[in-house]
Amino acid sequence: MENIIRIAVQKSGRLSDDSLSLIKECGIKFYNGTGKLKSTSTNFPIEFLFLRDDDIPGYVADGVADLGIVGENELVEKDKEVTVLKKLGFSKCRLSLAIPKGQEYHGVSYFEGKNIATSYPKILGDYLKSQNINAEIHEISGSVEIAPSIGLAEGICDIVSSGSTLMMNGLKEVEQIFKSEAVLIANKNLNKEKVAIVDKLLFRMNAVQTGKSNKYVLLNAPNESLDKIISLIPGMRSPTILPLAQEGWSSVHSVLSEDQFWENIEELRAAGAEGILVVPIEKMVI
Ligand code: PRT
Ligand code: ZN
Repeated sequence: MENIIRIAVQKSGRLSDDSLSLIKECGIKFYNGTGKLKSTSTNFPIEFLFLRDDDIPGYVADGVADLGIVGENELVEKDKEVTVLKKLGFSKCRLSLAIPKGQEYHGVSYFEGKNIATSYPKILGDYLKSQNINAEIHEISGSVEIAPSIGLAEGICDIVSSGSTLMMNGLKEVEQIFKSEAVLIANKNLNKEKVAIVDKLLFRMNAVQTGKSNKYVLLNAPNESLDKIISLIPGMRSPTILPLAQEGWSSVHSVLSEDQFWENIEELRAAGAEGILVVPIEKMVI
């Protein structure tokens, strides 16, 4: 089919909810019944394949799917030829080396000649090579964190997010070797009809992401401090200024990043701003 694209998303796991929410926030409707492996949108030319995340890079590289949403850790580990279109900002984690808590650690040479258990042999192998360390990589597919306590390995290399899994297993994180977040990937040979649909989707995703990182700010200010306030919250083109019913006061509306807001809040208040409201933005097209 020429005029529809296929996107591979994780069926169930840490990527699923955020992947599907992002697509929904782009105004794309679809039915995601439990156990379904495929679904087609009712209002956008896109079809969904629900897969294990391990299979997504391969399916996209082979062209079974045109797009995919997957963690960078899985993408780099699988080493498939695809294009990364966009970092998506969710499922952030790191791949780290960890060792039993009681061990002394003075640097990566600790691992010379040791056994390391991991589900990421490629990323770990590349890292050890870059550090000139010779270690034995023991590939296992799950529950990597128990490997040291059962005598399978002296260290591990695994995904860490809060660090509590390591802690619960008596391990400490000693090196962060890779940082990861979810990314949107694409097949390298999309035809131009598909590229046009992908561009439409990207446009919507960008609007959603830009909206999330910005806030709509409304405040009241005495007219004599308007110049100062406008310089603090310049907005997209310039702020909207509306007179209040009370003489000598105005309402100022602007858009700015949340960070920028917090940086300027004291100065805004010092300039006389009051009744400050900060409102989320659903979508933003610049
Ligand atoms: O079934 P399927 O193969 O599709 O899923 P999966 O079990 O292989 O992967 P899943 O759903 O667990 O994770 C999908 C992706 O989410 C990963 O490839 C990462 O890109 C990302 N991600 C983000 C994580 C974590 N955070 C995470 N904390 N993946 C795994 N973990 C695990 C980690 O393996 C360890 O066991 O959580 C534990 C550590 O978490 P903390 O918070 O205790 O440090
Ligand atoms: Zn997986």
